[in-house]
Amino acid sequence: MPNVVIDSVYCAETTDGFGSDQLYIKIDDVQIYGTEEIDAGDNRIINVGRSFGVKAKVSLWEYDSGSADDHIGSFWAHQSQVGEGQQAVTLTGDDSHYDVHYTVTE
Ligand SMILES: [Ca+2]
Ligand SMILES: [Ca+2]
Repeated sequence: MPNVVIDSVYCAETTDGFGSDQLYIKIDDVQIYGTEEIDAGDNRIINVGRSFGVKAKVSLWEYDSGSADDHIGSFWAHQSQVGEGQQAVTLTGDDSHYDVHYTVTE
């Protein structure tokens, strides 16, 4: 069974609005990280993963107490990425800029 590990997340720019983002990460609707405060310039080692079948949906969210949470972005990890080493994806929802590094293993 393939396993996707979120290695790290780099925040180049937070979502719209003042102050830090409260980042959390879901894989297939299961929260695997957060909520953690993150600011522009922060690089976070996550190192948490989850096994999946053919593909897994990874989503980054920004928690807000007074309104709906902001969707930073989502991407698919796929079993075809096994053995391809570390992957990088950029997410830019709500005027943010996040670089996510992840690895798919067997
Ligand atoms: Ca927030
Ligand atoms: Ca927000």
